[in-house]
Amino acid sequence: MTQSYFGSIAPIKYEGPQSENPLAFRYYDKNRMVLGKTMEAQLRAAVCYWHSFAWEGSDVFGQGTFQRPWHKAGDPMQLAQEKLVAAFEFFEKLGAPYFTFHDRDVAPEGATLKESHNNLDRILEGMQGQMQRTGVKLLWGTANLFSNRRYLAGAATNPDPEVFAYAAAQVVKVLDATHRLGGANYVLWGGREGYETLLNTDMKREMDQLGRFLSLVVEHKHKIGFKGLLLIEPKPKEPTKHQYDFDTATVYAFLQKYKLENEFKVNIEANHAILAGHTFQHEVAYAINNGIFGSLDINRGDYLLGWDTDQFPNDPSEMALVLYTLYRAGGFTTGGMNFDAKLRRPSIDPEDMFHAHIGGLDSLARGLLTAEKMINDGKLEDVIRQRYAGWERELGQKILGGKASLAELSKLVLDQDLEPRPKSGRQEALENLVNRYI
Ligand code: XUL
Ligand code: CO
Repeated sequence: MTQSYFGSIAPIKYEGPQSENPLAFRYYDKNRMVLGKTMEAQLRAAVCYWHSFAWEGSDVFGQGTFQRPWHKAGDPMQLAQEKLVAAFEFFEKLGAPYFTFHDRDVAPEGATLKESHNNLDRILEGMQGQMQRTGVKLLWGTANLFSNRRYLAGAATNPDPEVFAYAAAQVVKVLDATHRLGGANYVLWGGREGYETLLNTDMKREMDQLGRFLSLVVEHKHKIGFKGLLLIEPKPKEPTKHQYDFDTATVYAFLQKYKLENEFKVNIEANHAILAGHTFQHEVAYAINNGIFGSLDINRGDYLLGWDTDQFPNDPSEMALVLYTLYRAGGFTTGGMNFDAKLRRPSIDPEDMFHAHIGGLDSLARGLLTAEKMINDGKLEDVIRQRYAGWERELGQKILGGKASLAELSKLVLDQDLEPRPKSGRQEALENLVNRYI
């Protein structure tokens, strides 16, 4: 058993923007105060288990390229233990305060569900010890309801109720485990809750099944006293052609229909927003404005590719706009920034995992510092306030207060020969202003 997989790498430290050391933070200074909290407490960064430790570097055309010791042939439980030790060594050396996992990332699936549960329990015991030893906390847990063949036609939305029941059993187990480990949230990403063709799909029935499933999850959460947020992670497609949790707006409508809007919030992923034809900022703004913002999966897509590339973020100016929207609204409660991002397949050295996360954290840190300037300066806020100022005056208040009918408004315009005067939106000037903060 490898005791130290990242042995040659020293813990990553903040060295400042002038540092030439590629294995140091240049902006992520965890103790620096930003907008009233430390950077660490504002960003609440998490490393994900699946891309960084479970995934072997395979793609649809080729086998795994990483060949970590725990990817080699051997006793699956022994390998899972080895992976656990390496994962916590990484979290600790990087200085990540949180991590995230699916049940099947951390422990192998057994021949029966009982065996799978048993495997998971054994690994979670070790995980609890590692969490105590390192102080690294669980941002969220989740059940993998999409990899196994049984889920080929979805989990809750499967035409077969036995699959629904099996998925329920997995969620009970992982929600209980998340609670036991002191997890801050629980995530449901509808991996295959969608369809390939309407020729074989009863959409209405499937949506009702999903509504029922989520209600059962809420019931269980309250029964066990889990205080964290339940989060739905929208994604428009992939692996299915159409996914029911398409984007934040679709999820919000769904939640309202099934009277679940006070029980769930969203975990928004950057690349999923792009796939849905939105900006990341749009999705975050939509969630905040409708009171369902929860957490973020941080990564980036590729504007030329139509699939989920899950790259590490490294554009501080792109981050700045999202973080401005988020921190202007007060930032996270129990959510955080989960690096749902993976290395490119040719980046095979253990050191590459550090470069990827260092770059990601530094871009978040720079984005946060920029957002702080934008917020404290207040100029952008003023622009919006002034642009809508008319709505605070008599006419605006009358309309919004329901004190003017259509006919009354018509009379007002006709009587006063009212002709509105268009004003410039000043987009270019505002874009230039943003660049000054960056
Ligand atoms: C898939 C994805 C998932 C969820 C957790 O695109 O983002 O990894 O974050 O199931
Ligand atoms: Co994700």
